[in-house]
Amino acid sequence: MHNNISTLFANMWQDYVQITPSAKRIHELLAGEENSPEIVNDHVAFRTFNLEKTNLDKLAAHFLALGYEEKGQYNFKAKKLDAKHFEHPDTTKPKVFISQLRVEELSEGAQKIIQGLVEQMSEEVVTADNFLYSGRQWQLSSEEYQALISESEYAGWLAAWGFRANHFTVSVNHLNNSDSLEQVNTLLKEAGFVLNTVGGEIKGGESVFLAQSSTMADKIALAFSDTSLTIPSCFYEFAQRYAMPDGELYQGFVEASADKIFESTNAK
Ligand code: OOG
Ligand code: NI
Repeated sequence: MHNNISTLFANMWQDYVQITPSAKRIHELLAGEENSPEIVNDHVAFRTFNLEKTNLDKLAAHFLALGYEEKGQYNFKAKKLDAKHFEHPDTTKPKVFISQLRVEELSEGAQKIIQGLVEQMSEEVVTADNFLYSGRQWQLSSEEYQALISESEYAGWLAAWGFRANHFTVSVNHLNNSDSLEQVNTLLKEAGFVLNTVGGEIKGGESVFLAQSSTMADKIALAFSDTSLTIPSCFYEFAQRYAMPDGELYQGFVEASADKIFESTNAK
């Protein structure tokens, strides 16, 4: 497994911007505004199926091996997901949010498709150094993709894109020149980027110690076994954290906000 956090994140970032060109442009825009190339990441996020071979623990193992520790747990009943977040003792390292789809809660048909995909994976892939930026590990037809999407946007996205960061997150607290999330959103909209407006442009706020916004995922042509489709890839998130009564910045996530952030990759 990886022995260097910086290298891992650099590799994940390269994989991510390759299918998320708007994230690269936004990163440059913000770095320019800040007059510095240093944009601090609040967190990155991963998605997986809760099957034995691919479950959340399998992804988490890569981070635990690098010194990350499990912190919060989350449940998204309607989306059939559960999630955990991880932090590193070195708080300059990005947090990690990993969710997994409870496959057994989907229809028989969708379960069959997903099992068929995961069966195509070798066990070794999951423990390999590059697993967290290895992408799709199976053949997938456009018909299977559409069938999954119609039942679970999450399942369809994961079947299409596989194992990789689905978003990076700019820490607005660490921006010097734009000190509020509203200002960042205004800058992005003026530059023509499209924000996720599900439940409002800003999810959460000072009352829950975390305010978040995100772009809608880029639309990218992706090859399926039968044809190519232009579908949502990854998105970019912006997070502003607030101090709790004890004076410490809140480090967790907020279920009601996360529920809306997931929808940044919706195809419909
Ligand atoms: C994760 C959505 C939740 C957050 O910051 O609340 C999230 C995902 O889209 O996979 O990232
Ligand atoms: Ni996020």
